[in-house]
Amino acid sequence: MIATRAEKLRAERGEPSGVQHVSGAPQHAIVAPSDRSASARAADFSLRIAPMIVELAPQVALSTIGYNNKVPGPLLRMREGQLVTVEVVNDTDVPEYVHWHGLFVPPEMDGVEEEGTPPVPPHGRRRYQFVARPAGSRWYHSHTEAMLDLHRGTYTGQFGFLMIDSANDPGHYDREVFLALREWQYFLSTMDPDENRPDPSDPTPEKPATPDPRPNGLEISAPLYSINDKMLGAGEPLRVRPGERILMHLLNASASQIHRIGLFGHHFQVIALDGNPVPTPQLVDVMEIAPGERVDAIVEMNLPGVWILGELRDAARQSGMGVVVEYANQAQPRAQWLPPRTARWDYTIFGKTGPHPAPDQTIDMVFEKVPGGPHGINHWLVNGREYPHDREFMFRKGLRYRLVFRNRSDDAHPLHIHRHQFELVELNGKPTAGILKDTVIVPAFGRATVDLVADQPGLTLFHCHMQQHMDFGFKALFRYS
Ligand SMILES: [Cu+2]
Repeated sequence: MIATRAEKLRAERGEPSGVQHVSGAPQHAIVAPSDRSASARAADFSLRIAPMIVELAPQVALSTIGYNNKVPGPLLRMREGQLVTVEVVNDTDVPEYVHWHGLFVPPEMDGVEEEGTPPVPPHGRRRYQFVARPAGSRWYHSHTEAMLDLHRGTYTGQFGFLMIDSANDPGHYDREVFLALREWQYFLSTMDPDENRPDPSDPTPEKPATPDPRPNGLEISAPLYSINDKMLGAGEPLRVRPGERILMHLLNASASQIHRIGLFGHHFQVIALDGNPVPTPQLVDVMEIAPGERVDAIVEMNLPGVWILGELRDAARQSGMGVVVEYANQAQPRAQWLPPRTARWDYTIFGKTGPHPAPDQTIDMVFEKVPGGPHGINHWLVNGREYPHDREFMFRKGLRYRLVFRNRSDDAHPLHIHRHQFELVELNGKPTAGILKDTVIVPAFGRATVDLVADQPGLTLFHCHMQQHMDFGFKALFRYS
């Protein structure tokens, strides 16, 4: 979906959006805040959860559950500090939770069963109300447990962009594009889904001395991929003009896979990670993004032609994860894919150097896999136990915590904390500062250290953002004393 700055301003003022979709982008209307004079009690936004058909390509239509019959759901755009009411109607037979990912909201509004949020009952409705903060690229999605039901939670089409506009957006771009990465028709398999193999030269500070001999369990795989609701080539191209500066809001709305995206001959100027401006914006050839993460990057369109913006892995791109980028007057029969020159991704290049205030307390968190074998599911341990833990991790309001994530498994995991942000301190021994995130990839056998100030009282869920890992033990609660 694409919105110009003028449309964005109209939406902010509550005027009719008059959205002119660049033919190209999947068609989603901006939901403008409703006219408050009509009814003081009208919700600002409404979401209807219901079964729907998503047409990924002319011959490929799937049934899923979505918001307002769209995938992604409607773009929810709000001002920082705005009191927002979202009316959610659940037209399914099961309780649902809508989670506002990256927002500082109280537990009862966070859309998380473990924190005590009430569900949106089956065939019922519920209002969420919160103050929109912090500014930046956020998103919303189902937070329902799925376990072995691959038609629930984040396996469905229940996800959408949520933008909180700050008063001081420098606006160094001509227009915005929203790109959500997805797989479809999830299934269980022992096949290696051709995940990004760790580089053998990467440090592995948490690698055990002796490898685990137990055979791996069934993991989530998928045959179909898309950006927004279209497979590569099925949607309209992204039509651009030379010299245009496009702000790409990239979201990984996948239930299970880390993705890397490239566009030959172009560079992504990464300006924000998880919606938070980075201290040192940098030009990169490839953006790596894990489930739950967001990357905001400006691309200057300076190589006329017809190109594929897509996943680096051939299998994923050829199965749909890409979009054609077409310069004006460059219609060619085939869009070109050429691999980007460098595929490395390193969060720390976007940080700064500098000391971190000493933490009041350091909490070590060790993550391990219990392999399920070829006919079972892997289970996951946090400090030796599957969720729920006998005693939660404890925060005291106002204290500064250092969390050390020790990944003693052979997979990378995107670790997410609710209702808070953390600052990256080091990744596999490489120090950094100033990068604020809510989700961080901890590489296979790797380590990440983050600092967090406990300033959002209430139960706080922590988990791996891969749905299967979360459902099978990889989560923990923090409680304020
Ligand atoms: Cu995981």
